Amino acid sequence: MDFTVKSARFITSAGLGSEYPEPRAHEIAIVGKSNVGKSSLINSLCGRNKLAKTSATPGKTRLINFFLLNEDFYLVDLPGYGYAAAPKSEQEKWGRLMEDYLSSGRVSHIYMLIDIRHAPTELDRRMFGYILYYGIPYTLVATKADKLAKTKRRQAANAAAKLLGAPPYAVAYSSETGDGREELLGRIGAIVCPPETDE
Ligand SMILES: Nc1nc2c(ncn2[C@@H]2O[C@H](COP(=O)(O)OP(=O)(O)OP(=O)(O)O)[C@@H](O)[C@H]2O)c(=O)[nH]1
Ligand SMILES: [Mg+2]
Repeated sequence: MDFTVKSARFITSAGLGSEYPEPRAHEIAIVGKSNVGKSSLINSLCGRNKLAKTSATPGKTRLINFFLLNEDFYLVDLPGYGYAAAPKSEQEKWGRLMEDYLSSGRVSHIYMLIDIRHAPTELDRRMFGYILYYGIPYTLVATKADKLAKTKRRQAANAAAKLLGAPPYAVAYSSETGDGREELLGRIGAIVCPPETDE
């Protein structure tokens, strides 16, 4: 499905549920471990360099960041997990923040990101378990595809999904080269403007 990002703007950062913006018809959330490329993926999808803040140091995104696309639906950047240097209090805060958010009933779809080069971690499996528990539709995305030879990407993306315990398919994505961008945009299109059905 043809879908283009015509506009994208930052709305707000939220910690508590009371700070979430007014819901829209659709909300697509991006989850994954720290440094996997969540903020970069948002920038690449939107064709904007600095919309979401990225960093080579894990743990950059600490709050839930809401971006409004096409004045219509939210794309949501979530803080990553598995940041080894994070103190316990910070990890507990993360758990509460995620639980509140995922149980809010706002999330229409989750993009769960995994690094195409590495086997999913225990925390990835736990995150995937939450997604299944809350029954939220999801798409798996294997990030940093540019770090692997083209011929190895498809197999590696699928293997990562399989190791997570999911059906063996993940979109191979690179924020550097734009690989996988059209596919993800198409999937967004299918979520936010599903084909009309005859009544
Ligand atoms: N080569 C390559 N590097 C990437 C890609 N995506 C992200 N990176 C790099 O990975 C690092 C982390 O990217 P972020 O987008 O900040 O990661 P994040 O998942 O938002 O991290 P947290 O906010 O800490 O959870 C940065 O140095 C990015 O430049 C990619 O597709 N290819
Ligand atoms: Mg981030």
